[in-house]
Amino acid sequence: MTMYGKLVIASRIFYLNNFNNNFMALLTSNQLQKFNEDGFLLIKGFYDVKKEIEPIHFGIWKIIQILLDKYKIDVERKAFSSATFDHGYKELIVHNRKYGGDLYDAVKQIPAFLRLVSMASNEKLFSEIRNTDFPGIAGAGYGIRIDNPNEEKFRSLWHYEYRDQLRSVDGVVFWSPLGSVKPETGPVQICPKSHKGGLRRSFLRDPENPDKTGAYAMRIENESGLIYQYGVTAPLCEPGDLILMDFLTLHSSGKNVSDRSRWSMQFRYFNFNDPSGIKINWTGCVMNGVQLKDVHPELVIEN
Ligand SMILES: O=C(O)CCC(=O)C(=O)O
Ligand SMILES: [Fe+2]
Repeated sequence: MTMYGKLVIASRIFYLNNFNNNFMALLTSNQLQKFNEDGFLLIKGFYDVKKEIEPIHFGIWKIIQILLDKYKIDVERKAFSSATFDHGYKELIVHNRKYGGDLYDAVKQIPAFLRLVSMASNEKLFSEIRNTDFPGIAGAGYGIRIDNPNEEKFRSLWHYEYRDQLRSVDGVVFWSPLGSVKPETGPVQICPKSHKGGLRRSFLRDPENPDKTGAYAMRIENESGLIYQYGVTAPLCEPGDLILMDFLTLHSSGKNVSDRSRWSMQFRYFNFNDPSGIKINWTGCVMNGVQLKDVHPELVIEN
């Protein structure tokens, strides 16, 4: 074959590869239909555990080592392994629960985590779901939850994401575990099809949970009636899996009754093109110091 012939073939392969990258759908039509119908979708193995999840485990492990050193906590040290990436964390918070809060603030700044949050495949997935060419990432809307066994204070009560994040009504929550999520780990609880009920009102305060504050304290109107109406599902998942939730889908934290903390990543994509977002200048909510009642007074019941 001539040099010219080889060049033509190489450029065709390059074009086809890029064509595939840009135009091959990440979701099957079945998955898309399921998401639209149920308001959530579990995608098995969406992320590459070795390449994309392990570097996050490693970052968390390193920060824990630094804090164990800083506070001179006497715990046997273990070399890094993905399976035991949080070794020493239990001892850290037994020493002082506040150190857990410091770690929580720190881990969301691990570059490998931010790389995962802004992966092109997330953007593409969101574009496919919302049929948009302009996804956004909710600022201050990404983090790594650490749900400790039998701890009630930070558990999220029933909510839909738009209420707490705003940005745009057609947003999607990306939820992905850093450890195996079994029934006893307290999987995220979801009311299938509840997104079809649209925006719902919430009580500002929760007399049943006086220790919860701000958004943690809000309670959806007719919460128990809605749970009964839609039922609850709690998908089990493994590192690398991804759970997508519509911004209108009712969901809450499960109860972790295992002996290990539940580590999970969450971030949110919204649609810059959505008129609902343009109307409110894509403002954030709680995490940006904005009160829901100032943006949507009609969704708040003062009690
Ligand atoms: O993981 C949880 O317990 C709750 C998660 C949640 O509310 C979210 O990711 O938006
Ligand atoms: Fe949520």
